[in-house]
Amino acid sequence: MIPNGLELVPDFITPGQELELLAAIDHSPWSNALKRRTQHYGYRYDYTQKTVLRDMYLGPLPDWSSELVAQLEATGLYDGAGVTIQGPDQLIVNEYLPGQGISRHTDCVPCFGPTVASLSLGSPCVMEFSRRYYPAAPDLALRLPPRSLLILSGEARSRWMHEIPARVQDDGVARTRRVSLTFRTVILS
Ligand SMILES: O=C(O)CCC(=O)C(=O)O
Repeated sequence: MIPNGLELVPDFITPGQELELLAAIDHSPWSNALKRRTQHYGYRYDYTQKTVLRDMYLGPLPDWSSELVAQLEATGLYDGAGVTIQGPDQLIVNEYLPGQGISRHTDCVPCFGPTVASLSLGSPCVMEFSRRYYPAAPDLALRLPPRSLLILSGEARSRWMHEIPARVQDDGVARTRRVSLTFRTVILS
C-alpha cells in the first residue's frame, strides 16, 4: 500500500550535481551527536524535546544548497492554493554508513510545514513506511535510488512513519555510504 502524499522523483539531480554536493558536504563540519553523522542548517532541531524554537536559528541555508533549493521551489512543491508558501528554511544532512539507519518516526508535525523533501546521494537504500509503531511489520518497503527526491506530504508526511533499518544490505544488495539532504519549512509557534 502506498501512502497518500508519497512521491518519488527519480534523477532529480544529475550525476555531476551529486558529486558537487557530496564534495561541498564533505568540506563542511559534521556533528557526531547522534548515532550517525549529521549537519544541521537553518534551524537546529532538538531530537529529545522534539522542538524547534526561534533561538535555534543557525543562519541561512548554505550557498552550496541554493541551486537545489531553487530546483525544489521550481517544482511547485511549495505552491498551495495558488500562492507560494515559504520554501524550505531547514536542512538536515544525514550520513548512513553500512549498518546505520534511522528509527521509525514521523517528522514533528507542529514543528515543520506540510512538505518534507529528501534527496538521496550515494548508496541506494530501502526506506520502510508504517502506520504503527514497533513491533508491527512495515506496510511498504521503498527503494530510494541515488539522486532521487522523496516528497512526503499529506498523510505520508503527517500520519505515516518512515525508517531506514540499520543493516548492511537490502534484499541482497550491499549498502555503501549514503548521504541524504532533508529539507523542511520550520513553523515557529
Ligand atoms: O535519510 C533520509 O532520507 C530521511 C531522513 C529523516 O527521516 C530525518 O532526518 O528525519
